[in-house]
Amino acid sequence: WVHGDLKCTWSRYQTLRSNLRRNVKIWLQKGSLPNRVKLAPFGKPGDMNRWTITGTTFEADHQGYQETVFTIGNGYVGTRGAFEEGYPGRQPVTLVHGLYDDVPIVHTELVNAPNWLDLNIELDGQRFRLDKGEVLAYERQLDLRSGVLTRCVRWRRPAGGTVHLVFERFASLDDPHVLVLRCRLTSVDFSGVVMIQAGISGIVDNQGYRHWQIVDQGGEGPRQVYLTVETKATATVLSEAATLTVNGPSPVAYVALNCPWTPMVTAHCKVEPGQTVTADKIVTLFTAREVASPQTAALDRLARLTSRDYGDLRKTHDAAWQVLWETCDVTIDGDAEADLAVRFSLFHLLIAAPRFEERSSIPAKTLSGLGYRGHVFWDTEIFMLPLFVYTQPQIARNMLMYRYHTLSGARRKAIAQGYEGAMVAWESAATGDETTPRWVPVWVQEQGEEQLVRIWCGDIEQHISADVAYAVHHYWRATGDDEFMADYGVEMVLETARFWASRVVWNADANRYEICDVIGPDENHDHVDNNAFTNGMARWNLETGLTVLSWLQERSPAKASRLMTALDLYPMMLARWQQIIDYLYLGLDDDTGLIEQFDGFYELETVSFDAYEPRDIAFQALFGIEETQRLQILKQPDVLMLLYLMELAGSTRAADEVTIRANWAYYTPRTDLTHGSSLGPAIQAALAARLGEVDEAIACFRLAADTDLRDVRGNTAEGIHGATAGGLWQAVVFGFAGIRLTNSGPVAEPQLPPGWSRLAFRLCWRGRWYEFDLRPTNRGSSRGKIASSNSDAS
Ligand code: IFM
Repeated sequence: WVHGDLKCTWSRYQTLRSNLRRNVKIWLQKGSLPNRVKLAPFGKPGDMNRWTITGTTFEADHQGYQETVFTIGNGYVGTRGAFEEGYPGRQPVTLVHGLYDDVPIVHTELVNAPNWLDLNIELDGQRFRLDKGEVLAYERQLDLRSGVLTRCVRWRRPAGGTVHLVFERFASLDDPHVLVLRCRLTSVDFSGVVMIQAGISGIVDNQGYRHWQIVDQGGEGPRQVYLTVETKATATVLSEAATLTVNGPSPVAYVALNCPWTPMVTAHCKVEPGQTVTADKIVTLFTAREVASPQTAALDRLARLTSRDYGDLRKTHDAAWQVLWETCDVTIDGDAEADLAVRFSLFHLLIAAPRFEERSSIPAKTLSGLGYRGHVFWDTEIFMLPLFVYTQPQIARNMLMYRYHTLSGARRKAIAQGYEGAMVAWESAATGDETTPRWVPVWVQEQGEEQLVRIWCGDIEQHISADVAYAVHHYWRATGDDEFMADYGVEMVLETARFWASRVVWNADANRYEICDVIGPDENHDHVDNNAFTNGMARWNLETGLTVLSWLQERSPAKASRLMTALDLYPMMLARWQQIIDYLYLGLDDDTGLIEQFDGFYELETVSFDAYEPRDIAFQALFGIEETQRLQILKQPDVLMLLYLMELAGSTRAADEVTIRANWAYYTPRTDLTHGSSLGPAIQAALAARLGEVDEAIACFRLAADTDLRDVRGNTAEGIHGATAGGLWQAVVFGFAGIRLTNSGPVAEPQLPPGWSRLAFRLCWRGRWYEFDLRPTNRGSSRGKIASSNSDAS
């Protein structure tokens, strides 16, 4: 059958045509761009589609985007979906939790680790590359259930001779230090010598900056090599060791080559048409962050793995994933795209979450890209953490402990700026010191050149201190982990409260406390006074400080008094906290319920968003930074974000329904949800669904869902938007399922979008698992079924 320039069999054509129709229907419904990665629901029938991301096209120009989407990881390491054999101009990236090194301007960054993927294949001297010869078939699949990335390529050499290659890779979830790669080569009509070369390449950089220097490299026998390197500034040692095992129809000859920077194992064998050669590369990776001698650890671990083959490693890896998904999965029936999008988001958060340690946390772009240099923002505590609080509390604890271990950096920042307590870094890395770059080059359209723009967030986007305290309390409330709270949590809440107490100023004329010169979540407006989000969160932080201190005094008076002494907290100071709570300005109009986003917001010029549609850039890019400051255009929800968090925390003081509705109606049309911050749509969806505005909710949800799957912002190449991924989970659980957190457990008040025939997930609340299985017939509120068999209630 010939259709355009597509030639195929009749049955293949029928399948393609029906997929095409479905695609077009979905694009029209969604009004969005055709997806660049063709998702499996469009391609194949059956239940597996809900767990598979399929890329059927190789686009040389969009590799960055696909590399991000096809990132694999295990909570210790993340490896982007670069090709084993490389591609001209592309750079493989592997990031290890907490492995930072210094770099100019942005202070410090996660270092791109030596490339463990390196695997080259030559057929009678001709190297397999996608930009040479002829690619006859190509498909990549990421199996979200098992975290295995597969690539199938049918390739004809420039000199003729076709082979079929199937690559598989995974980062073991069972043993975080083990990375596995398999390549199966089947000859279609090639007859000759196959050479397989598996190396560890230290020739990697972070966008041109090289962090490594060699410590040692070499081989142990003909099939094993290692490379040990050290970061230039922080002197952190990393070692990788690898073995190559090749099984083919003819005898295999190995030789280890100790090439500078890239030790490698080479294997040769012969194939004939119809025969298959299988190459298994097993890599171990350790850093000095976990062990005294990474090299010894990497070689020892590899030695211990000699008795285990690929199948065996896969089995334990798959089993670990199965256990993980049992608690984390969300099922949406009736909307395959939503179902897959949420699972894709969960997958990316799960592979980036620090499962094995508490001295690192999830960077804004997870471990899937170099964007934001691996720095940790409020994205982590406010957007991503809730998933873990309710499904993997131990991981949530690790993430919060990262903030505890980096308190000293936050204290240094407070002192440097003339405040007290802990002033959490807007961008945080290994030590908790501020790592936000002060100046960044930005392309200015009107001038047709790059200009340096001053970034103020590190100085004045301060709400993050309260956000961290909020997250601590959220975790404690949901888990009842009193030991964590007593030993670490209270200190974090008190230290951040102490910061706010030193940060507010008394305005005698207006008879109120104020917080001046800040940036709120809406970064379109900087240097503003009394940003509602900042003030609201600061007040909550102070209030909660007093509450948790009383709790600790009751539970453990000695500990409380030690802490009070250490933090220099005395009764008069606490009385002042209460005074600040009572007099901190919130901008709330009692009559209308409206909260002014910051002093003077109402006087700014309004803009009709519709007049600028269709639009594919942010308003800030359209109008310029200065001009946008003068307009009522929000980059992301600000007042609404505050109300969302307060309502979730059960604080009725600011977040009653009348107030939320009034502000919803006012701020929604002023928020650039389509092209503003990627943090906006998912939370807007959650709030909309809680208000019963289901159409708005599902539209925002889809916007968020497309962020990385369809690269709608065009910057997925820099890494997964972790906050969007976490926000998507919140949109489903707190939004569409309408989970209310009551003292007797989570209760659902569902608002399912049209077409959703079932929404199912599990939540852990104070040590008990609650199963939610919501259908459209559920009306009113619905209690989760307690999952544990010995529970006395359901
Ligand atoms: O933390 C966010 C911020 O809210 C908006 N700009 C991007 C940051 C990192 O994702």
